[in-house]
Parts: sequence; C-alpha cells; structure tokens
Amino acid sequence: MNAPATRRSATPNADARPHDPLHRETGLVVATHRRHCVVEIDGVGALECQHRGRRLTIACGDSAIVEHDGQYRAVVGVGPRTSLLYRSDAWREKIVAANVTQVVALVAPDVPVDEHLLNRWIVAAEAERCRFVLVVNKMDLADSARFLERFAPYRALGYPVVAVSALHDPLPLAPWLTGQHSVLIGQSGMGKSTLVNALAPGAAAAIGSISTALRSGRHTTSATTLHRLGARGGGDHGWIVDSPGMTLFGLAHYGPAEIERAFVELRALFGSCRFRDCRHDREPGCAVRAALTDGRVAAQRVALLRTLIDESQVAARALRRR
Ligand SMILES: Nc1nc2c(ncn2[C@@H]2O[C@H](COP(=O)(O)OP(=O)(O)OP(=O)(O)O)[C@@H](O)[C@H]2O)c(=O)[nH]1
Ligand SMILES: [Mg+2]
Ligand SMILES: [Zn+2]
Repeated sequence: MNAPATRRSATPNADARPHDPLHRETGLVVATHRRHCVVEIDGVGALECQHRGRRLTIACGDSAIVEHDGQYRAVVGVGPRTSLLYRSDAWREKIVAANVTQVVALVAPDVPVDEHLLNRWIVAAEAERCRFVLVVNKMDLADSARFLERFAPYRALGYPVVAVSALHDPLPLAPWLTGQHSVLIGQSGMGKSTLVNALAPGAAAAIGSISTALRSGRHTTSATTLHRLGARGGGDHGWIVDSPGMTLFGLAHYGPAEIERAFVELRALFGSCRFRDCRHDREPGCAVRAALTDGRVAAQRVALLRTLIDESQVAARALRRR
C-alpha cells in the first residue's frame, strides 16, 4: 500500500546540470548513511554520492543511476527493485536494503533477545518473498547449547536455524550465503559486523574506509554497507549487507492481507474464519482463535498478527488524513 515513492520506479530525475558534459552511469549501491551513499561503478570505482531530490530513497543493493563530472556526483534515480526491506510506522520509514533474496537474522546468548522483533523480521522477509534464516551466534559462550534450544519452534515453522561462532567458527553459515543477496539484521551487539568480517574477504578494510568517507567512525555500526562474497571478477557469488542494530521494526506499509500471508503456519486457516475481514481477535467463528485454543499455533505469533494488523490500519487512517 503506502510504499515509498521510488519503489519499483526506474524514472530518473532528468533536470540537466549547467556544467555538462556529465557522465551518466549505473552502479551498485554499497554503502548508505543518512543522505550520502557510495556507488560502485564498473571501470570507475567507488564514488561517494549525494542523493538528488528529497523524495529519492536509496538502499544498499540498489542499482543506482549516477551523474558525475569529477567534482559533482549525485544519484538521480534507481532501477526497479525485486524486493525492499524497510521499516515504517504511520509517520516515517527507514530503508534497510534493496534487491535482497534472503534475510539473515542474528541472535546471541549474551544479549536479551526481543522475539517480537525477531518475528517482525520474519514477516518482512515473507512479505518480500525472501528466504529467512536464523543465525544463533556466539556458540563459543557457556550455556549456548541451551540457548539454541529456545529457537526450535522457528525450525518447526520451516526456518533454517544455523549455529555459528563469528569469532571462532563462522563457516557453517557460508553455504547459506553463496549466490544469495543477503541482509544481516539483528539487535545491537549480536555480532553482525563480526560475522561479515569473517565471511566477506576485505570487509573489515572496506567498512573502515566507508566509515571514514561517511564520517561514522564508531564501533557500533551506523552506516549500512554491502560486501561481495568471493573474489571480484570471479562471477557473482552473492553479497551481504551489514546493517545497524535495530530495536524497532514497524511494518505499517503492509496491508492486512500481506501480513496474514506472511504467517506460514496460519495461511491455511484464514479462509476458514466466519467473517472475511476477521481481525482474529474477538470475532465469533475465528479459525485462528480456535487453533490457538487447541495449542496448534503459538500465542506470541497470533498476538503479533493482531498487533501488525492494528498498526497497518492506524497507518492507513493516518495516511488518509494527510
Ligand atoms: N564470544 C563471542 N563474541 C562475539 C562473537 N561475535 C561477535 N562477538 C562480540 O560481540 C560484540 C558485538 O559484535 P558486533 O559485530 O559489533 O555486533 P553488531 O551486531 O554488529 O552490533 P551493532 O553494529 O551495534 O548492531 C563484539 O565485542 C564482538 O567481539 C562470537 O562469535 N563469540
Ligand atoms: Mg555492527
Ligand atoms: Zn479470524
């Protein structure tokens, strides 16, 4: 429904600059931070660019149309997107990554896990038709085996749960990343950047120089960065996006039908509710509530379903008032 204006848009802003000739080329967005981004163009290299136009949203993974003449460099448009991972509420939105095929969420035993947030990432992945993989990191820590057991219900839903130690044993994740365009997502401190450094050759150096270029030289990640897997020139082995830790993930841009479809274990039930616009709350003849009473579905997933439908309706009303 109310997706950003640039979603699946290929139309560049075409007003010409006075000091032409400009080069106009297309490249891959490999870093974003506020209104700046870095675009990698074949045969040119990495260019730090500004966005042209306030309405233009640019994400790592985007195919960006860049105008440059040596001094002036701006992204004037982006190519059509196959997926767009972003968070939103009734008032604003924040883009995480574009054109990803897979969402990889990280949890670790030494950081309190917000499972509500984790389930929101699953919903976002499903709504964007991306594969979802859960990574349980820091398996070198004491008690990690018991921590891992906590995520058995996600495996039961059909999501792969991969146990790694980014510091000591990152390789179990490697086969899941090959050939995929992944975004790593998770609360702060779960080990996303450590994992990217372990699996993408040259990532540490790239993150360092991007942080300097975009003036974000902090330990905790503030820029979003994209890293190629495998050697350059050796074919597309895929890429992985490292994003800053998140505590909020609003999904107000999806309508109730998209939200319902994103709950894999509930899909078969929705058609069976008595009312077509059932909110699966107190309505009589609700098939979801019946499954909840029987213990066939988890209470926290149904609670999230209701919350997301509510948020989506609040956002739709706010949009109508604007
Ligand atoms: N013991 C152990 N510590 C780890 C492991 N992976 C990461 N860490 C530590 O966890 C801390 C946070 O790691 P980061 O990679 O910065 O975490 P992040 O998810 O990128 O955090 P944000 O950028 O703030 O979102 C660092 O001190 C890492 O050294 C691991 O496998 N084992
Ligand atoms: Mg980080
Ligand atoms: Zn219902």
